[in-house]
Amino acid sequence: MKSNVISIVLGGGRGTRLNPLTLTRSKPAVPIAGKYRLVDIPISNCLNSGLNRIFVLTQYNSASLNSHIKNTYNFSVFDKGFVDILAAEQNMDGDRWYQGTADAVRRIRRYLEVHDYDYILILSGDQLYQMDFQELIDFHINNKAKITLATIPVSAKDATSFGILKSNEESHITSFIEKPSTDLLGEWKSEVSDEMKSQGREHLASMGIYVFDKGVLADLLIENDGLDFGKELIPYAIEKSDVYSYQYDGYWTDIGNIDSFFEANIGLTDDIPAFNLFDSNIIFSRSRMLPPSKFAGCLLDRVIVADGCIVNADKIERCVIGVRSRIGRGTVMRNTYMMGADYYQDLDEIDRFQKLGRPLIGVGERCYIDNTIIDKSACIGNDVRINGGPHLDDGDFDTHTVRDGIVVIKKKAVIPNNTVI
Ligand code: ADQ
Ligand code: ADP
Repeated sequence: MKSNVISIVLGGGRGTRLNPLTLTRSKPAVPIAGKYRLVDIPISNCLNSGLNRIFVLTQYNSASLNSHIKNTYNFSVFDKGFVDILAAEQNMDGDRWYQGTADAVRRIRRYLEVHDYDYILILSGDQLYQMDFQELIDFHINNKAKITLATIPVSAKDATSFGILKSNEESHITSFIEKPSTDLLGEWKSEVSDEMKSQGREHLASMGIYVFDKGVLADLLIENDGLDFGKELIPYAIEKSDVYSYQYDGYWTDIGNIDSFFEANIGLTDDIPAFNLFDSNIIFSRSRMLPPSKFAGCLLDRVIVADGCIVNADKIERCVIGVRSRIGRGTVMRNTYMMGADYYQDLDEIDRFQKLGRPLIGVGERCYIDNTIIDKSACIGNDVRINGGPHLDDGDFDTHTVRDGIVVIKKKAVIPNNTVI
């Protein structure tokens, strides 16, 4: 029997650490792996786990997210299911934007009331992983838990970015601290498997994935007026209630900043990637009816190429090439995530651009590009050299940003011929 679950994907954070990718779109709408958007991951995990009643909470720059959800998750296989966006709005419960994750759920309570359910599954909109949520929910039910947190061992370096907890042998959580400072970490180590120990992952982190009994969440949101699950409600609930840890041992990464976003995408080109796109579980996304990709005179080594690309480059190595990408002759690209383009330029537009000496959408001829993210519909001219790496200082410029040595070319930026970055 399928459990009676409503899923809520929290997609409302500003995502400022992913700037400039989040300047014009919300974080869950950021394109990944050349053809998906971040929000497709939690939604696909739900659908693959048989959970088909999903709300996505959002507030900043939600237009592209709205259109993606509307155009993607509308097929009739959903039966009585739905994927609905709830954007922060002014209503009887308040006239502000969502002030935090718990505040967001508190503010949408009235939309939940009309549904019949026993459990609420709360998910983040910005993580890369494949999890069978049915196993998590079965664990919750079998332990008679009131609240269950999905957890994973992390290194001391990563532990300061997460909620860290301790649990007893029955997986009952006994203590929790949100984003501990480095000097406290010594007190927050857990017993982990030898394999985790050998990887230096001795701190048990909350994955920001929570299962609540319906009534428990309703009471908690009234009793504690905190704005965030991690900062306020979860620590409070652990003091009061039966909160369990469901330890996950698969691949999971939090797409927190440009560096982790870049690594998550480029990692997909590995021989056996930690996040496996080629799996029987479907990752859903917008079906675009694009033509197959076309290549001429190009050596490809460990590359993922989405549909609708025209690639005439010399060599492409360890890259993810997104939908509708166009790459010119003589170009060499390495360690680059090119998101692709929103549309094709027709012959009239190409003619007009060429007469104006304006670079076309895509990457021109004889370019060299390394350690770079190219946001959608950027126009990179001929003979351009973009050589990212640790030798570059962080900075923000009109056409691009540098973070941790990774150059991010902004959406629709125009990089003239012969530019060197
Ligand atoms: P963070 O990831 O730092 O920690 P947060 O920034 O609150 O938590 O984001 C969680 C999710 O909620 C993100 O998907 C974000 O977009 C969304 N979100 C943030 N503010 C929102 C708002 N006002 N309205 C709607 N959605 C919002 C949390 C937990 C930690 C845990 C990590 C795991 O607090 O304990 O370790 O997740 O990643
Ligand atoms: P994706 O393939 O990434 O889902 P869409 O097909 O939804 O992208 O297009 C993304 C955006 O590009 C949409 O806002 C769409 O209106 C815009 N777009 C499509 N065609 C053109 C065009 N010819 N000129 C300018 N913008 C366009």
